[in-house]
Amino acid sequence: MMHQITRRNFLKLSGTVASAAILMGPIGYFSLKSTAFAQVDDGTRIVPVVCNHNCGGRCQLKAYVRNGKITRLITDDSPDTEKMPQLRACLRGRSTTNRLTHPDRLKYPMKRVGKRGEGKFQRISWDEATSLIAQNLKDVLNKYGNDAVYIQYGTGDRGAVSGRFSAFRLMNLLGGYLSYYGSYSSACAAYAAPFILGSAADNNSYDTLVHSKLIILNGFNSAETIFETNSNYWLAKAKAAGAKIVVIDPRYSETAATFADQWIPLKPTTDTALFVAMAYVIIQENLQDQVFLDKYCIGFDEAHMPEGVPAGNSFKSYVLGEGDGQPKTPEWAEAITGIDALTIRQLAIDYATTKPAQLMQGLGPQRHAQGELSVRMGAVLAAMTGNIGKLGGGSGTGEGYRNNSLKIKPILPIGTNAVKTSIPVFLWTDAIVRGTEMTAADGVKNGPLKSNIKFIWNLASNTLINQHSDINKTKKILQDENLVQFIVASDHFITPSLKFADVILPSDHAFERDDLGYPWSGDQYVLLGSKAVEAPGECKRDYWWISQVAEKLGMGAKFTEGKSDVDWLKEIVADAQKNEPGFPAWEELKQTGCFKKEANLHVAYAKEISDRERYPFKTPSGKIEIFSKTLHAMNHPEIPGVPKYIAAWEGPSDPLIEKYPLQCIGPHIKRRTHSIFDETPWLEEAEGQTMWMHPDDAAGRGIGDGCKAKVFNDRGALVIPVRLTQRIRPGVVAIPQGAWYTPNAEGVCQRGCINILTSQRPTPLAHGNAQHTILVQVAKQ
Ligand SMILES: Nc1nc2c(c(=O)[nH]1)N[C@H]1C(S)=C(S)[C@@H](COP(=O)(O)OP(=O)(O)OC[C@H]3O[C@@H](n4cnc5c(=O)[nH]c(N)nc54)[C@H](O)[C@@H]3O)O[C@H]1N2
Ligand SMILES: Nc1nc2c(c(=O)[nH]1)N[C@H]1C(S)=C(S)[C@@H](COP(=O)(O)OP(=O)(O)OC[C@H]3O[C@@H](n4cnc5c(=O)[nH]c(N)nc54)[C@H](O)[C@@H]3O)O[C@H]1N2
Ligand code: SF4
Ligand SMILES: [Mo]
Repeated sequence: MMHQITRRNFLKLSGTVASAAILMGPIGYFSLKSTAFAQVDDGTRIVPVVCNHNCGGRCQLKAYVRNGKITRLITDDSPDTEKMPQLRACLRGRSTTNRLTHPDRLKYPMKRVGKRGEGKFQRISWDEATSLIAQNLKDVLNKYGNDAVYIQYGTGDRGAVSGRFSAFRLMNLLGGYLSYYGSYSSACAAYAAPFILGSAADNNSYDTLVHSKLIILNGFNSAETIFETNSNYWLAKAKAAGAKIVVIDPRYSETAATFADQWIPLKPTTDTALFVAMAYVIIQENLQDQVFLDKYCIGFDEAHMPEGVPAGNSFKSYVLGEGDGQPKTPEWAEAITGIDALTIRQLAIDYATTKPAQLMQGLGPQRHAQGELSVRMGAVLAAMTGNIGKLGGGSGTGEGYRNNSLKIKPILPIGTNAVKTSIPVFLWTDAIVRGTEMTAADGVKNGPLKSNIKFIWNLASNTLINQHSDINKTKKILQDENLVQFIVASDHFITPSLKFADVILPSDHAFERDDLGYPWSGDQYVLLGSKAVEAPGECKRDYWWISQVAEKLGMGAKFTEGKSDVDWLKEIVADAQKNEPGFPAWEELKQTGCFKKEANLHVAYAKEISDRERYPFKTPSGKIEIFSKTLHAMNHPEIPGVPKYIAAWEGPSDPLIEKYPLQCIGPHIKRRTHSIFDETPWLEEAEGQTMWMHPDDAAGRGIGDGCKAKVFNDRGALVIPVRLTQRIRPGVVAIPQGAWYTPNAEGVCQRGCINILTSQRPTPLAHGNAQHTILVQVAKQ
């Protein structure tokens, strides 16, 4: 069934809403049911807006607007049904007014006047700003070619006509740009999963959880990280339906606290060892689903290996220690993971005997030194237990997906990039320093680069400094004006990244413009937010000033095709109307702010399992490749043919632990979306920036609860208040990622930005960001 939202008139309704509380169309609804406020005819308009940051969710908010100001924000108040749960906003979305009216909003274009990174700027006109950008872009293109232009990763604006999409479009008109592949989110999962399952880390949708008897959440913390607006709704339903929930996480996360029957606090980076030992128990107890393995997989045992691979390379041989003499027993894993053998044994037996069972992994475990292996190993366990392609089961890889997206072209058309070379997203700092020397061994695709990076667009991104690793190293690279010639950045604030730009531009906020919003998971709805209030000062949407730059480069007409940002949005909606049955017209969608379609349960790889002849896995063999010949052929010690536990550099067994005895992870927390909302007073009140530390670790250091501590390693240092808690395993500390880098004169970050401590060493296969893998020392400040 499909629900269509029918046209209603907001303004007329606002005075009479009590009687028209819920307006039901024949096959659709639209609701203004809440609120005493709407009943007061004081000129208040209720405007649907869209929260468009990168948290995985995409929630509906409605702004009460009076005299040009937002007086109140409410969230989705349409009927809440299992078929279509409300899209309710979290604390961040609901506090957005703090952000909109913040005194530090960047309101005017500015150019750098001091040295790069000093943070000294002077106000300029939009005309001067766009001329400077156009001149420098032209100069770099002439001198170095299109490979020299890089559009930085950045996720602040997930709207349909974002600055980054606009920059892609312009650069494609100008002959292309150096692109990247992968993301800071799921570099390892996205890269590694296709080798075993033939596609990116697909898993069953969250609404299937109610069919699971056992749910193992590995490094998955949706209570804070959301992933899909209603992930927690479905976890709660699953728990109510009787599922046992196990959370594996070095921290007793909000998800563990809310849902878990059992918490398994392993040492960071050791998931693969835990999983391998579970495989050992399953094999020992003969609990594996041998029929599933024989039918759908290669590489599990010696009888099912691809042609031409020497004996002894199967997964089972590895687990039983036939080659290396080390059976991967729970006792072996206990020494590595810090989890006692009995717990590992019991978890293995539970997983193998409770059917169906979902092993769902967050992205935390793969943002680690050997992050590719935990993803591959999760899939092996799911195959061994026959849970892949089953309702209530799961693929063992990533978080939940939906994959039944609406038939909508969701973004501004960006054209085609004539430059085919791309770099791993994490290696852009390398591409500044030694781009032309980078090879396939660095993960460069269709290389070599013809130039190092000379021009950077940093739009809706704090990755230039704050969100990338090893800030002190990045800083030196950016400060050297002989390397990058020009950096343009746009944002709401002069963030740590903007301080390193040459021209900074004030962006309007999603609530200050019309915008379309889509959720991460390919879910079944679209939000149309409308401009609720005017943007302050001279704030503009990135599309507007990029069209001015296009104009100055003689590409104005080609870039805009005569269309404004809103014209493009209208075109997307008109197109959706053609392709998606029941999709409302622009004016109609403006009123309701939302088009929802009932979702189907998504079971990842269901087709491959139900009809393997017709739908083989998209791997070279057409099967689940527990052994990958492709990976084996790379002949790389850290890229084994079957997933194996390989100790992480800066992990618990790295000799460096003598000097830096604590593992430090950087979780994503509820009070921020990355660095966004760090400035928001209400959210600072809800949750300050603190480091979690176990009392045992604090004791020897003389650190009490609330004390300030210095955290450091060879790369840098920060100061942060300590929260003593039993909710983290001893030997591990957690510093929430995303705090704004705020150095003192000695370069010590006073706010607690973890990326002053992280490393730029990439993971072996995906060349991804191992930002949770660091060793540190902590001292009382
Ligand atoms: N509130 C909020 N929500 C967000 C975001 C945000 O910044 N704030 N960011 C969004 C984005 S872009 C992304 S990519 C996702 C990120 O989602 P994730 O990457 O899943 O989030 P993390 O907090 O990095 O990691 C999840 C959990 O893994 C645990 N963990 C760390 N290391 C290990 C390990 O070695 N093994 C195991 N088993 N667990 C480990 C952490 O303690 C944490 O509780 O979240 C999205 N949602
Ligand atoms: N140590 C460590 N580092 C990490 C991670 C980690 O787990 N640990 N996680 C990584 C992950 S998963 C990700 S996705 C990245 C995120 O990296 P980023 O996407 O760079 O991080 P954000 O903090 O979301 O920055 C987005 C910026 O966009 C701005 N913005 C918001 N809306 C708009 C708009 O409409 N227009 C413009 N022009 N600007 C806007 C915001 O103010 C903000 O400064 O960080 C990565 N960094
Ligand atoms: S930050 Fe994410 S979860 Fe929170 S309201 Fe916005 S879209 Fe929803
Ligand atoms: Mo991310």
